[in-house]
Amino acid sequence: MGGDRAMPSSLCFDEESFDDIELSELSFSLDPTFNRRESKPDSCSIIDDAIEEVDETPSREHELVYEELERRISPNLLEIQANKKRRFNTYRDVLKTYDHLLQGSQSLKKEKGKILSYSPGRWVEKVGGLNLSNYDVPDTTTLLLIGPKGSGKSSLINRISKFFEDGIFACERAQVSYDSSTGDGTFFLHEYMIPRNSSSFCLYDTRSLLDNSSDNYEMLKNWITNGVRHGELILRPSDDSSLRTRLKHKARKSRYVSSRARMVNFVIFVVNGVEVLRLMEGNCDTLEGGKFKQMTTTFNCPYLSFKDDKPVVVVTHGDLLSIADRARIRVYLGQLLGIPPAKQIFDIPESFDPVTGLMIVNMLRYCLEHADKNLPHKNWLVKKVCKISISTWIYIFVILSMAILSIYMQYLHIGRSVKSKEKFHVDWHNIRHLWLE
Ligand SMILES: Nc1nc2c(ncn2[C@@H]2O[C@H](COP(=O)(O)OP(=O)(O)OP(=O)(O)O)[C@@H](O)[C@H]2O)c(=O)[nH]1
Ligand SMILES: [Mg+2]
Repeated sequence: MGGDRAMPSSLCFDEESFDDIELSELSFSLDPTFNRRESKPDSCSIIDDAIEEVDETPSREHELVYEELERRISPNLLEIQANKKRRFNTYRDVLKTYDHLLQGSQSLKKEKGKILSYSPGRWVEKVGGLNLSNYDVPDTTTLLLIGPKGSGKSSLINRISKFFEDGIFACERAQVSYDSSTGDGTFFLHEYMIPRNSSSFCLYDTRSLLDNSSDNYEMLKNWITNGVRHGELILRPSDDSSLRTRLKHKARKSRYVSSRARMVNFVIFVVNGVEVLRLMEGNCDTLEGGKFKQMTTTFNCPYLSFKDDKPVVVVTHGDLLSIADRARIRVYLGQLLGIPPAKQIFDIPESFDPVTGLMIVNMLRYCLEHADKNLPHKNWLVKKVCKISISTWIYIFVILSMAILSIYMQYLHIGRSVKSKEKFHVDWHNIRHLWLE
């Protein structure tokens, strides 16, 4: 495997300390060979370190995993070699993102301010002759977090919330499992405004995805087509009766379910980096291969994409991995899911440093911009009706009244003739007698 595990992070997270942090201190913490090296000249970039590290100890297991993936996609040898080169370039680009973040961490306050001043529809582009008034802009932009059990969805919400509030000492808003194998996890949909007193955008915490794609498909279809409601209990057909009873008891204690369904504006797909690396090291044809297939199937579920725009991916647990491994995971996931790893896969570990802060800001910026880009258009008919001038309305009103009046007159006339028919009585009995005489 690439580098050493566990990067010590003594960095603190409150807003002031973001700016005060020594960048050299930060690059030290991001250095994948941190535990091995005695000293290193300041000028050395973390990218060079990581690339160098890959060159020094080329990970054969990873190469095999990538080659296997490529063989499935393109069996041609030339293509495999071209892909190898492309992958190396992508890997370098992904590493550069950490370096750029390191340089950009000075502008963190400014970038954070842009997210805090966001309002729904702010980043709508004027395209196709449309402007903001042509879109159905929601009061609050809704970002849905989905991912497998224990991938870190609830923890990510806490991290983002803390980042926009009082820092490391802010209270944890979402319930996190200490150990996802024993903990219950999230069963109820929960809305979190970011920051909590705002109404510009919210994150929705959800129940985990399963390895069973048909259950996932139905659940995702429901959330995307009918919207999500705060407090709603999520039950699945595969839940056994004891779990159902337990969850219904939990639901009864707090009966509130919001009557308001929020339509989802963009999706964040959360994965555990350690788990991905473990799967990468496993055999592609066995259980691990099956899990990747599930992940790809769920990620490509058509309900999760907004036109051509696929969800963003957030990789968690990076604090337990080296930068080299984190970059490899992003490249691998990019290739697997068909999205650019340097631009659409964000590495947000449980670290409270400016680089993670900037990664949070960049991820939210991507989501909110794409949410605005894909806002639904206002109903065409409603739009046309609104455009009709007052004189046209008066004209329509007069025509309609005349039509109603003439129908009413006809009705009266028919009524009168029926009545007169009723009055005309034929005395058939006497007529019969007259004929007989
Ligand atoms: N080291 C580390 N641990 C993390 C990170 N993210 C989450 N965890 C841990 O992973 C475990 C599961 O996290 P949760 O946030 O509960 O995961 P979840 O996706 O909400 O899980 P469900 O609600 O069961 O779907 C917890 O013990 C977290 O502390 C991370 O970036 N780094
Ligand atoms: Mg959870």
